[in-house]
Amino acid sequence: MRTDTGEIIHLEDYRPTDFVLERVDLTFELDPTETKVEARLIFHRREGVSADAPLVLDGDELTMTGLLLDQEEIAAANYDAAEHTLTIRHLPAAAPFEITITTQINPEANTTLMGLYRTSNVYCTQCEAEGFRRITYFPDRPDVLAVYTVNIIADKASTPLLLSNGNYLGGAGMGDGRHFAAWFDPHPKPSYLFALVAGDLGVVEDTFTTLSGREVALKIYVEHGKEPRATYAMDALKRSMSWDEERFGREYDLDIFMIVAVSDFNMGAMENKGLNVFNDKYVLADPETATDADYANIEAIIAHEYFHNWTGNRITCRDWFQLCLKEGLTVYRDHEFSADQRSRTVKRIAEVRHLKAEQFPEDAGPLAHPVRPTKFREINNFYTTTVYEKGSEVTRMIATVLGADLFKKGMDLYFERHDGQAVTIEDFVACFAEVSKRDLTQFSLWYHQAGTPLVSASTAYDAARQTLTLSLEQMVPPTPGQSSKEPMHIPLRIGLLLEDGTEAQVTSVSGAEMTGDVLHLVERKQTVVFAGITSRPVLSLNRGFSAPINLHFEQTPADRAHIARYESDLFARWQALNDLALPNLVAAAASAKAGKPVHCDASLIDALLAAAADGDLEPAFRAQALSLPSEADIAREIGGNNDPDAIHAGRQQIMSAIAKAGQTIFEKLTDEMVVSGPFSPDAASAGRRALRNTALSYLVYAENQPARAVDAFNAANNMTDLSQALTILAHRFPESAEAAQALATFKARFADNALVIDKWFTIQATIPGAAALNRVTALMADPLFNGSNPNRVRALVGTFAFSNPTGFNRADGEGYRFLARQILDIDTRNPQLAARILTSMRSWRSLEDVRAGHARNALRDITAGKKLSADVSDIVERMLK
Ligand code: 0A1
Ligand code: ZN
Repeated sequence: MRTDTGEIIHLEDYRPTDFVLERVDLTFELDPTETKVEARLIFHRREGVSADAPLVLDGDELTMTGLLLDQEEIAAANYDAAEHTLTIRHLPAAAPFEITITTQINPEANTTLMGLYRTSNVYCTQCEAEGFRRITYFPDRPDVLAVYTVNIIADKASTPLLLSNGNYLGGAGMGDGRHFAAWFDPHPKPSYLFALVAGDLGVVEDTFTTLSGREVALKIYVEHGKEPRATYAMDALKRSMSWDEERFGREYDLDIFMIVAVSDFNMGAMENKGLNVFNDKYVLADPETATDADYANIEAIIAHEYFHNWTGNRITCRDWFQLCLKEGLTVYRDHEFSADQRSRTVKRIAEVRHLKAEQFPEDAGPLAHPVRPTKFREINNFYTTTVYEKGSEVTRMIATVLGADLFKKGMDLYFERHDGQAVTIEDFVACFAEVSKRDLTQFSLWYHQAGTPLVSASTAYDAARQTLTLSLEQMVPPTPGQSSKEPMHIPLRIGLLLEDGTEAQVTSVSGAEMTGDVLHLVERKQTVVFAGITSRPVLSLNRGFSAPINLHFEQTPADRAHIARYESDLFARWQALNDLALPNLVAAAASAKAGKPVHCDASLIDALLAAAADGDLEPAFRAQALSLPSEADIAREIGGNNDPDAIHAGRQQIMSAIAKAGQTIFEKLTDEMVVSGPFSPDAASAGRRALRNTALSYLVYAENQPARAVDAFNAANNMTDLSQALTILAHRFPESAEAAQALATFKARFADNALVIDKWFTIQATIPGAAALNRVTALMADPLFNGSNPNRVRALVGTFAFSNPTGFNRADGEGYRFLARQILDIDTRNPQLAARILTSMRSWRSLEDVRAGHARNALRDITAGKKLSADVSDIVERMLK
């Protein structure tokens, strides 16, 4: 096996650069296949650096056509251009000097979507993390901050729009059919935030007046004709701008803020200074084509990228090990934004579901790494849910440990102290330690120790003494490279519920620090005694999921039902329902495996139906309450030797049992939750649709025939209802004429809308059962499939591998072998995409032996590939270790 690079980069090797970059002037002469880039870079040698130290710049797949020092050609003997570096010797000892580099690049041939590439005839860049070096030789690392001027020259007819970061300086025609535009960004920035977009696009425009009264022009560029679908994104942007002013005191800092939507993009979006580039999936929406989930995602991602302007751009990362400094914090900020815009409880439930579904498996498998890693081989592979979502949870815990006021003070200090700098997690944490006068050394283990802590809890009530004793024990499991762990500082929000549902009035607590309802678990073992408790209470532990842990707490179904009914923390109510459901689902899988009848406890059914029918609860919450833990959740709970078919079969039978018991309630809900009037994507309407569709799905289980879903499909007047009905038909009755008909109707209606066709691919790729693979293979030959578009590949191949447990984990191993072939193929075009989809196999060791054996062999097939990218070889090797 050969790989591009095999080098491992270590945090401890961090050193500042030898040369300080002062200014960057870039001129692009755009051409689809022969773009010329001239970079004029002004450097000076850092004080104390030896006079003979050479300047070493990064580069990747570049053709250099010129190299000057202060406008004089550099003699060949004074530089080396290797595959990934340009080394220049004999540079001035003290005085600033200018290096001019001319490179030629081919955007059309760039299928990696890193650096400068073309998408639907639009020139577009993606520079995070190390894409800028594919444009010119450069000190391509986040601690090199410079001020950029950018000149763009292109054919005027085909490329009327020329955009880059910062403020527009001016532009004009050039008399030869070409024109130019110049941009200046006054804020020093690292190269990963550079952006250029050029092409022929439509625009939606608006303005925003900042708190201090400055007017900012807002522009969202989309393909011509799609402008009406960008109005929701614009609305979300303005709400984000106001919210950041109100909540964090952060104002926007340029005259213009631009967003460009493109259809070929590796990730969700990118926060380039003043010129965000988005996957169009996270910009375009209208009722006919976007679901409520799409609207919520657009709102969250628009906010996320905008919030990066302060957390990421104004204050950036010293090195890529600090990625969570900007990502974890910015995810926390976008979560808080969405919570404020929508229902806080429902948002929190969605976050925790996502964390458990994506981050917990990562933390429990071969790809586990700390939130702040200390080594990597390919940085692209560290844009993970651990860095993002667990990073956000760690930020949330700082707020929980300190309380809202001190957290705000710490953030203010961070912004004030580090504006304009490239900093570390230690710098960030120091701000909170300083304002709170708390020692956060132990807390910081959350950044350094990988693995989800397991907290075991038990309680004993002493009626004579009127005390409750809570015994806690924590254990952080071993993870790759970290065999033994220190105890962590785990903030557990708690409640003690009395029989009538009220909270016990505790007179004193010993054995743990309490701040409000937060219990600080800091020892490996800790015994906490609550006094003044007049009757046996039910303990609600880890309210609001205050700490991202696994909890082992044997509570009776009656106690869980009590929490589900009375907790004032609604998140805890949802959690209790989940905790009631899981043992039933685990037992159901075992019964299904053994060919025995599946049993569902009445206490679960009663609690779920009580929540479903409780008109005091918001519909979106009720919908969440009724959504049972997923098959992946059940697999995680079982922990090993997993048989996805048994898990699926058991869960189906539990769904049927609930459906039959609740038929009247579900029928009533489908009537009550009709949303009338014109479509609105607001949270309340979305919640009603969610509850109605959940009820519909149960009714179809109860009736076991497609008629009701066919009616819903025909009646749907928005994409949420339409795609739900289609999913029910395709997933529950895959071989039926009704499903075939609905799939054909859907395809014909939306054939020219790629984002909707992605839904059509996804719905079919996730149909449970062994036949899924043949369907996926057939769909790959559909003219609407396009193997070089990341959204299409993710919609079909990605969702099959990530979200179809029975189809992908076929007992004969064909699913894994299919994926191995796909990964090798995708890797030749787009290594980042290939590596990401491959992580779908991260939990292969928890499968039963036969499947695990097939999975291992498929992974080995990948390692035998002729020329693997660094991205894929890094993932596959870690997974096999
Ligand atoms: N910083 C972006 C995510 C991002 C990361 C890498 C990319 O390269 C392909 C693109 C985007 C964010 O957090 O939104
Ligand atoms: Zn981000």
